[in-house]
Amino acid sequence: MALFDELRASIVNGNPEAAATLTRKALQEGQKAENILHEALILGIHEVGERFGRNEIYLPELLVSGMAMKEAVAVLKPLLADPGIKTSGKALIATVRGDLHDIGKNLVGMMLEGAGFEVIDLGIDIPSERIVKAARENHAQLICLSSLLTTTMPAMKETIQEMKKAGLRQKVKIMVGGAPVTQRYADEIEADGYAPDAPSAVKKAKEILS
Ligand code: B1M
Repeated sequence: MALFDELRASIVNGNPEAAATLTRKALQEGQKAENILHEALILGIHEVGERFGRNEIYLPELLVSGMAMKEAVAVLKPLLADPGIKTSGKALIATVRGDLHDIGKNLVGMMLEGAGFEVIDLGIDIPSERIVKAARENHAQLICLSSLLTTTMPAMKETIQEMKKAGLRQKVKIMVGGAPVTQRYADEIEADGYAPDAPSAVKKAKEILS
């Protein structure tokens, strides 16, 4: 089996150890971090999502595949985030209240760091009040909200409303993203930006802060 197929299978079969080992092997063979991410890991986790959606696998399998993905992404992290680049702004990033998905958020955070942003990662399942408080305390220029569930998307709107109530909305830009989120939804909730994936999140962040 070709290395990328093996790597994809390690995600699909939920094998964190193999996922990390094969990611290191791909790097040693000279593969670029971006290619490993997009042509093996993300393809694998998407296959997992499709199988879960068809009830072919269940929550425990979803969980171990998520763990495998995280182990592999951790190996790539130093290559996706270059600490030598000058800061282009301070960004807070969080997965919204009720939502535990963080693989995509972490990728967005890493790539923002790689592009020179100072990133403060608040974590998962973060209530809007905590986001507002952190934005105020850290003088953030950008808030990045991630949601992977249709049921947690309204927490993005809630956060924007809380920012308005706190009188901070004009001072801080807000970008939203995550698999179920669309440009239309971002417009509807009056976010400043939306991006469908991590590389375009970096582009959008620079655009809305310029
Ligand atoms: Co969950 N899950 N999950 N899950 N899970 C999905 C999202 C789902 C689509 C699977 C399915 O049914 N096919 C489905 C959601 C359905 C819906 O609402 N429409 C689902 C469900 C139902 C659930 C549970 C409810 C299952 C249950 O308990 N019965 C439960 C909810 C828990 C909760 O959050 N309260 C649950 C739990 C889990 C795990 C914890 C087991 C695990 C997460 C582990 C982790 O994150 N640490 C998990 C996983 C792994 C998935 C799938 C398979 C993979 C998610 C992922 O990591 N994708 C997912 C199916 C899928 O996405 N195809 C699924 C890879 C990642 C790189 O992509 O996160 O989309 P993504 O991020 C992208 C872009 O979206 C974008 O850039 C990223 C990189 O390019 N992006 C942004 C993300 N945030 C952004 C922010 C931005 C800009 C771009 O600006 C700020």
